[in-house]
Amino acid sequence: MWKLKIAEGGNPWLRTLNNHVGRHVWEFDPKLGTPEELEEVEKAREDYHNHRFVHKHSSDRLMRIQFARENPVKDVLPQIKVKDTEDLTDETVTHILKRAINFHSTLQAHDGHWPGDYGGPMFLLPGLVITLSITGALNAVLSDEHRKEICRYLYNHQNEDGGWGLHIEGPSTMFGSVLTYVTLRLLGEGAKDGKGAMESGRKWILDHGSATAITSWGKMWLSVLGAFEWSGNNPLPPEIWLLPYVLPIHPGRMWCHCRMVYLPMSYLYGKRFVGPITPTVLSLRKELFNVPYHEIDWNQARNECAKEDLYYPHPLVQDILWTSLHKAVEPVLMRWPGKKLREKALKTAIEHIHYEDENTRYLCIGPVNKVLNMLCCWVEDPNSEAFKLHIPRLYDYLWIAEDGMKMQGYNGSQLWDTAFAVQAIVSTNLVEEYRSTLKNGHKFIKDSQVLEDCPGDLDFWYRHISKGAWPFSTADHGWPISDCTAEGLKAVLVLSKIPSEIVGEPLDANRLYDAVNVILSLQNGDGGFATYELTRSYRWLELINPAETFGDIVIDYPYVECTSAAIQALASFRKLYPGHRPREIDQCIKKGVEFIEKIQESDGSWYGSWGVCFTYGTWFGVKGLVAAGMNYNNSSSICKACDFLLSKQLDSGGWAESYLSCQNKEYTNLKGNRSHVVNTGWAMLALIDAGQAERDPTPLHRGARCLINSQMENGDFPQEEIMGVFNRNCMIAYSAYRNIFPIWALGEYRCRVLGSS
Ligand code: LAN
Repeated sequence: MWKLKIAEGGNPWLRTLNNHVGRHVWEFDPKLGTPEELEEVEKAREDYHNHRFVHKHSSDRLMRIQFARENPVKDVLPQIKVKDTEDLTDETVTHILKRAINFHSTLQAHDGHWPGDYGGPMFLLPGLVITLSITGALNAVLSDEHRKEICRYLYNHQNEDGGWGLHIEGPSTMFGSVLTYVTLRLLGEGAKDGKGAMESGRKWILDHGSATAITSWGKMWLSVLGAFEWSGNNPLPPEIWLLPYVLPIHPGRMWCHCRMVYLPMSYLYGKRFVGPITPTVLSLRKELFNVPYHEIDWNQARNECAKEDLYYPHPLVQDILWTSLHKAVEPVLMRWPGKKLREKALKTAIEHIHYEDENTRYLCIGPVNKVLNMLCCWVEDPNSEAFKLHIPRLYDYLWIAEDGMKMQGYNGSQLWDTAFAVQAIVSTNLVEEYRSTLKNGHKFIKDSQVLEDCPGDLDFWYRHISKGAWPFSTADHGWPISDCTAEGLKAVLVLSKIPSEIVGEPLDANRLYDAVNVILSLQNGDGGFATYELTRSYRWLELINPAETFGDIVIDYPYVECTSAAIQALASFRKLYPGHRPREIDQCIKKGVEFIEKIQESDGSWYGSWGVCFTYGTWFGVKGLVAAGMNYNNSSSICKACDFLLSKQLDSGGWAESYLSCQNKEYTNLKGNRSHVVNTGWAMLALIDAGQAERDPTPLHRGARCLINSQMENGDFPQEEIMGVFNRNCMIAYSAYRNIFPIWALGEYRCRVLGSS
């Protein structure tokens, strides 16, 4: 049976700063599991499979089965349902909250964090499997059980039309379909599998223009594998790293995720690296195209892209740019003396790759550069230590649920979820009862703060300061993020107000000051906060975004979420430490508020970039303004935001948004106007913060009833549609939200709506 291991190393090639706190890895142990448990797992898989076209999101049942055994709820309080007309009492809501927190506490790991599935994107496993098969490490890294579960996952997420999407809920795309098909083939599935799945996948590909119409990232992966020619790719010259930093297109000025993904890609491109041509690769050259491989017009293929994949079509300047680089510059750089420059650029690129590997303990900033960097290390030297150091960190990205094994969008969302969970539980005012949950969560947050800047000259490595920041996942990952720092700080500040006998010792003031320093250092001139760094270049740079499937990736833009979180953290810090950098903090909050007001949409909402979508953005927008002292009576922004949210309330009393809201920038309900516990939580939190209880509490009572009636028998909440997003177009799972946000909203409701009415 599969087992989730927490905070364990156990491999000489693993490095850690804090004894692996927050690390969670699934391992298969054939000796584990009673017949009943194994049956329960099988049943979960079957249920998923049977409903896979309706409920595409898995419910993290394998983890729940394990935790139910390890931390059983002593006595499950009886389930309650309420009628539409029923007045809610403090007693009822407290009862519901206890059921919810009792359950959520059982999902907390012994190191204090809440593990969970951070899957969703479908384009990540292929990078892993292609890298492993090129480097010959496939069977050593992935056991039979791993491979079986990966195939289960890929088959489970095949759409009814035969193709695969960009993410689990999306319609079929060439990117998803070709890469998934190739992954299955590399894992040993035949082109004719007897079940028809591979055949219908291939049919989808050939019917929609074949693999020549895959997106640029797909072209790159197929090229390293040997199933596509490098001449069919637009140039990714590593020489860009040698340009002077003053040029707006310098990669050091790009969004760190963009920079870190194109860095290894440019290394592989610069070398025109191609892996060993195996019989499977030769066969793929036949399977993926409509014409014989040697007849493909590679020059034309460079700019082809299936319409199903096109979210950000290339503007004309790009076509001109790529064609001139392709035709005029590349030929020079591939031959002496231009080749000298190429060698220098490649050397610079690999140095930056090693720096990133070392300073993330080989986790790397995300799943894409993780496997690309690993491949580059192997290309540089197949026997290198760096390659060996990469291997054990692959497991940090793998997660298993009843739909199979997937690669996650990060090495987890540990800090983020724990900071939210702590704030949610505190909001209920039931701190005495959940002292050990809070104490453990507190310890985890303290253990996960980043304590040092990266080594060396930060400017040379294009890195911002990190000391005092919080990461999104673990301290070993270590990349600092504005809003993660803010949420981490908010959580420790709120805990510092509770006696330490209950929640443990507060964080040392100097470490709070370091966090404040990071936050202050991340404010842009316009008052807004971007994600990991300051905004370093201009919006027009998006014109050269070559990734057809993703929007807004080239620079680090300022966001409502990041700006609001920063304001909230600084405002609560200011109350407790009024003497520390008061003028800078006041000024920062003031400018942050101006920024948030400026980017409000005309209908009163805010567009959320990292959650779905207007309910998420509006929750942050409102919360930021409220933290700065504004409310219903003194802010028209807040009034408008509330009117917006109230206008979207569903008949059931809840709220719900489809992922299409993000793509189309237009509020879209879920099919059938069903409600969603997470959107309902966000909308209620925004309304409560804004003071809706004093104006008219009825919508809040309706929202609360909707949440209460959604609670499951064991105190859990159902997993509904996917609620996270990135780069406008790709969805990502935040599995802990289904518990956190109902608890948080009902917690605030209990104390601030029932308490006040
Ligand atoms: C994340 C995860 C965390 C997220 C929040 C902190 C929640 C957000 O408020 C700011 C942006 C951030 C840090 C974020 C950015 C984009 C990420 C890193 C991700 C959604 C996780 C995965 C995604 C990354 C880009 C996926 C890899 C794919 C590429 C296109 C490179």
